[in-house]
Amino acid sequence: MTNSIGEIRDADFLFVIGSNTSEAHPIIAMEMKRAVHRGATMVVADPRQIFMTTMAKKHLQIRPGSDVWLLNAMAHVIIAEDLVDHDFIQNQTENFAAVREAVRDYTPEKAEEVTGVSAEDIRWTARTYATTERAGIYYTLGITEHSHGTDNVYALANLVLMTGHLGKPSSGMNPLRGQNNVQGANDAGATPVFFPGYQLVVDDEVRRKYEASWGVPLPPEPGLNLNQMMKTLGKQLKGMFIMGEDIVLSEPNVAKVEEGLSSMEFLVLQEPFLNETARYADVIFPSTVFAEKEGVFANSERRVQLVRRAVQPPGEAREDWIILRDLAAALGAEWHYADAAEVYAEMVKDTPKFAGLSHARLERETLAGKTGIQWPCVSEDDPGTVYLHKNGVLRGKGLFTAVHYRPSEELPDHEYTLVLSTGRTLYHYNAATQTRREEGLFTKQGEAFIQIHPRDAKRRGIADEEMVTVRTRRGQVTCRAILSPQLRRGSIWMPLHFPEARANLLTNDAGDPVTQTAEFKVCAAEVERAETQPPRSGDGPTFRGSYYREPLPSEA
Ligand SMILES: Nc1nc2c(c(=O)[nH]1)N[C@H]1C(S)=C(S)[C@@H](COP(=O)(O)OP(=O)(O)OC[C@H]3O[C@@H](n4cnc5c(=O)[nH]c(N)nc54)[C@H](O)[C@@H]3O)O[C@H]1N2
Ligand SMILES: Nc1nc2c(c(=O)[nH]1)N[C@H]1C(S)=C(S)[C@@H](COP(=O)(O)OP(=O)(O)OC[C@H]3O[C@@H](n4cnc5c(=O)[nH]c(N)nc54)[C@H](O)[C@@H]3O)O[C@H]1N2
Ligand SMILES: [Mo]
Repeated sequence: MTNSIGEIRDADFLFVIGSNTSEAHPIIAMEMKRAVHRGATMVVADPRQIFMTTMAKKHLQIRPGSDVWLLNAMAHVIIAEDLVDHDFIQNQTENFAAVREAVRDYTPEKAEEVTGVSAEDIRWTARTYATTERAGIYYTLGITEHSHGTDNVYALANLVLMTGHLGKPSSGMNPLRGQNNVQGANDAGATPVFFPGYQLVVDDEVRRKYEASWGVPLPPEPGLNLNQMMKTLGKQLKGMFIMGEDIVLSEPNVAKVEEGLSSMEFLVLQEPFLNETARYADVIFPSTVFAEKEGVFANSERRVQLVRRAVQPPGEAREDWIILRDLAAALGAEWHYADAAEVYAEMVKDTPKFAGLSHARLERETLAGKTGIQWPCVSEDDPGTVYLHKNGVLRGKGLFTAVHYRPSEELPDHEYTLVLSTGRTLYHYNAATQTRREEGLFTKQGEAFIQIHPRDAKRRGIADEEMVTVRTRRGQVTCRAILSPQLRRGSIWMPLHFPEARANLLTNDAGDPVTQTAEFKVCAAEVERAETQPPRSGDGPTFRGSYYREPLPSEA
């Protein structure tokens, strides 16, 4: 996030796009609700009616995968009506002309045909965004999990730059992070393209710094990313060490992944639980969960916070860093870290953005009542950074990037007539390794389901709560159907959480050309009523997810 979570309540315009905020980021959603109650205007662009759409001034019920059309059309309006921030563009950005040229033909009328959002709503949203001073964009996987996810992000960034909505409180570009400490993991360099602190692996000077610091030669090319790794399992990749991922639930086109896993020579898991992927493991190192460890976590707003052990790890479980240290020692590397603070100091040492951070300082300031420190924090007396780009765009000049619409890799046809999208619910957490062990959550949502529009169900002879078979070119699953008018007709939606009906047997592993992030949000699918209809366990209606409204007579 360029802004901080605390700034959301003071925003006057919130553009929430591809984020089911109240279910996936409830704390952030609470701040958004606070802003709306204060009088802020919220627009939600999402193919589904979600809780946030009930609070929004407008719901742009976009056709999945058509965001570039929507966003380029908004840019078209802002430029055509001269609502751009000329000073900001002139002094703080480069390459505006390319975007002006690129969006020329993205008229709101044509955008309406592709996106299903009315030209009038596109104009209104563009004008209101451009002319509101404290306007923020909030996005997540509805934007990124596409074969054109990077284009979506560029199209959003273009809107931010042309309106100068950057470097100010409550005004910026805010991707909301997913897992606990996924921000910290990236900060620490857990990606093939970066060293810690987003220093590029391909930058010779940076690489030489790390060669000297670590005392080893380092290859100049980035390693394989996640999607590339999954596609070379058992071939180029013969051994793997997985720490905290349940890939047989979370990776796309997972039947292929399992094929690869079966022919691996060696698989190690470092895990607090025996998850589904553990079936394929040769060795499992029992590790701890968050409440059993010491260290720091970084959240979406770049806030680094110290955590202390609340409970002792059970049995043979040990902290992740201790397992890794001892493994390194067994390999002859002689790592001698005594505690997590020393590991952190090593990471910070060569990373200018984090140079002012240490466990000792965080402990001192926490005891004095502060809640962590937000990076960049470049020295011991730097208080940290509440929002980014305050004294000018960090890169020097904000770079406009022209993008054009590219359709999703797999679109419906006569054989697979529906668009399948996948995601999460309030009650379970990703692979649900953790949440399915919790009775309360299990009671709320105990089984897999698919949401389908009542009319699409009717055409297929499917009644509410009946079992259905969902098919794509890659696989099929059987689960319960929930008739939900909150979807666009022609779309179906299912959560990724359930091992008995894995959404990822269905999903497409096509990746974005830059990040290789998979297209979890769009593939072609078909649904039919299952032949056997086993009785449901328990009485009463199936739990319908967190925000549900009954179909109106006109929708049935
Ligand atoms: N309760 C709970 N909270 C979680 C998680 C969890 O599993 N459970 N997981 C965490 C993780 S790892 C992450 S990354 C975050 C993810 O947080 P979100 O990204 O909010 O989660 P998703 O369920 O993937 O929802 C994305 C939203 O995008 C919409 N969408 C789908 N396709 C499109 C499209 O083409 N265009 C647009 N504009 N919108 C689209 C969907 O309808 C959905 O409302 O949540 C985190 N928080
Ligand atoms: N179809 C579909 N698939 C998706 C998505 C989608 O929207 N649709 N979203 C994708 C996204 S955004 C994400 S982030 C992934 C998530 O997918 P995963 O990362 O595979 O799932 P998680 O449930 O977050 O966590 C995996 C494991 O981490 C373990 N774990 C928890 N704490 C610790 C710890 O402290 N140390 C160690 N070593 N292990 C720990 C848990 O026991 C669990 O087995 O799924 C992706 N897959
Ligand atoms: Mo995520």
